[in-house]
Amino acid sequence: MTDRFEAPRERRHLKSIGEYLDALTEHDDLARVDAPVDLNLELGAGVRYACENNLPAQYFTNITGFPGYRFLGGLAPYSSDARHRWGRVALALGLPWDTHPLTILDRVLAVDFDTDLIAPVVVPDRSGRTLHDTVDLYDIPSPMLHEGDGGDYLNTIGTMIATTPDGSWTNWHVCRVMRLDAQRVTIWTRNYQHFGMIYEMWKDVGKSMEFALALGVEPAATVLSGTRGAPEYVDEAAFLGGWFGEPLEVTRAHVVNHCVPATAQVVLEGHINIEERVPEGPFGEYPGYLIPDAIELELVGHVTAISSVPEPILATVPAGKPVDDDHTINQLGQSVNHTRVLRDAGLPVEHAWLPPEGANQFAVVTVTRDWQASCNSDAQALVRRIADTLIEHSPAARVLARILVVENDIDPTDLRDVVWALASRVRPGSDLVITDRPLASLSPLFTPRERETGHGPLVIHNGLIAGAASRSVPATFQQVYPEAVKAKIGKLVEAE
Ligand SMILES: [Mn+2]
Repeated sequence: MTDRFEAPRERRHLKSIGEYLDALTEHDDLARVDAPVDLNLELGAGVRYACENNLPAQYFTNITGFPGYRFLGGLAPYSSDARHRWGRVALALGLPWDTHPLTILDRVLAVDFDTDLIAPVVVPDRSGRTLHDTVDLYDIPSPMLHEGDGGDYLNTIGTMIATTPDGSWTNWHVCRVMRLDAQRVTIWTRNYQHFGMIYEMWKDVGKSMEFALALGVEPAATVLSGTRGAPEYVDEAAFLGGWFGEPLEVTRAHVVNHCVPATAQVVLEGHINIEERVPEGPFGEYPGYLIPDAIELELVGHVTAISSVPEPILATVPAGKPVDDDHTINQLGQSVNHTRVLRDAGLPVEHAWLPPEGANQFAVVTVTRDWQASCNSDAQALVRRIADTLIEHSPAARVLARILVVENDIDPTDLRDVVWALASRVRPGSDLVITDRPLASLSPLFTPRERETGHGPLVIHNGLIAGAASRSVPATFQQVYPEAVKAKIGKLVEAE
């Protein structure tokens, strides 16, 4: 029996996307595709197929029309190792391949923002990245990822960098970026996101906002940019410095006042005119659907500098049906935020976890088995407090459609546990339905009007029946055998 909460081992800092590819190869989780592949749908289809079938990460080395460019598809969705689906995420964060996903969550939660941050160090460029003579976004490969998308997407998993007007907070963030023409892109953000918050600050001071978009950065930066695991006013670069116990290396951008991860493969620099917006989308997205009429007005990025290394390695995510990088990386971060606010509220919560298969819309909250004594509450009242706390204090709760609350004998990362709990512990008719709460969803579950007004329903499944008056005992290996029997038999069975 392995203890999923084993002590931390030394972290292995992979400092470039190239080092990450080598590490994936070590774990037999990288497949190389040398045949020519077109940016128009073929690349997206290949990555989508690999994600939907848990294949190794796909490394496309022959992109039609872009000699020298390579694409990694499947940077950090589920791995091809059935016993360790979170291996890629763990590896990207410098953790052992076999790290249990709840241990990854606990490690991120254990970072102390008062003592554990280490600021990045500015180093000279050693990657060979050079400034292009002319700014032409058609020099950079930009894939059309799904049939029906509103355009091709230069960025789906690169790191968007922005700084507050007072310079006190530099945020790294993942957002979708569609190419408009040779010098302009769209930038998708909402004001509950860190990038959106910073944009609002620039809007308040009435100045245009500089950005740098770094593509093909070191894997931990990609994962952390996409997780929102660092709270507002905490720099992702400083978080990662503390995480690895050494400062992250960054280099100065060419025309904007930003630094970028030192091994970035391609960097776009520019500015956003705060009042300017253009139609963007549609785009196949993380809920798993492409909504043809989902075209909204988004920000415009004016690109004024492009730099690239001689043979760039980029990454892409044709978002859609789980599990792709949107579901692992993003849901890890949402799990971090939800768990943090529920624990901070003094609730008897062990974890909030979003199974990636739930497409960001389904959270499982586990409570300790002594919840009745610890919070002097009946099940329905506790479930209500959990929902209210998430709605009030965790902005990412806006994308949830349903929450399941269960005792912590359920492993929320194991779908067998989750489906068993849903079927056997949620009394039909007991669901708590909150009809009007803040919503920010790209999901077709919600009506166009609900998506527009930003308000809609949330359902919470009360799975605490095991703690009801007629208490039942889960008939499981863990719970209906004495420790001595488990120790003896557990070894014998594992040895098979
Ligand atoms: Mn942030």
